[in-house]
Amino acid sequence: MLRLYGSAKSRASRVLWLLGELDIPCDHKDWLPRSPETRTPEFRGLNPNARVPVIDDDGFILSESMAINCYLAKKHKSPLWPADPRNEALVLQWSLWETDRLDRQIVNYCRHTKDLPEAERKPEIAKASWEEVVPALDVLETALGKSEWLAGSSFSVADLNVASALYRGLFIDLGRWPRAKAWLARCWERPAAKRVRGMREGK
Ligand SMILES: N[C@@H](CCC(=O)N[C@@H](CS)C(=O)NCC(=O)O)C(=O)O
Repeated sequence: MLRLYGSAKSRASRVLWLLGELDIPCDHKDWLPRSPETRTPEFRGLNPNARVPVIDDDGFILSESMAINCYLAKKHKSPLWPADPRNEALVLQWSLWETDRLDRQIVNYCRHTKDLPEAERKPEIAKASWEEVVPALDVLETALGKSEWLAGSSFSVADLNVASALYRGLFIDLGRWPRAKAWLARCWERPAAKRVRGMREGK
């Protein structure tokens, strides 16, 4: 059985969402980032970066959430993985774009405005992060003005990867980006997304 390392409160939530869409069972090691379990030589053997998520698919070890989702969707011939090579390339484009332009930026913005205890928040980090989040959301807004979904005419791994990474966007004011806000809500309305949100929020 596929094994997934990583808590629903981490970037492993993206993989849990995809596994839910594909209806694939997994042996879930619900380990938090930086937990003692991720600091063992055994875990470092799986991922020398000591980060989650990691999968073990019958001995095939893979880290990096975006790569894991692309691999699993393609391997299982999911309709969420586009058949058209151009749309497939768009899945990669948006996944890489998110990792580069939005992933840590939105996390850092939320950590330093509300998630961390007040004494640990650094306004300069929040400000610098927000200054990167804004143009990234502008890019997303423009793209969603041209097409309802990011890679082709229906929800795909591109939408899943970007929307799952934008989980924190559900709790911030996205009024300046109405299309992105509506798209994010559409993505998170999916049953697999709701289940992951429940796991993440302990419901
Ligand atoms: N680019 C990686 C990032 C993985 C990552 O940073 N994971 C965090 C949890 S969300 C982690 O394990 N952090 C542990 C640490 O910072 O040592 C991915 O998308 O999988």
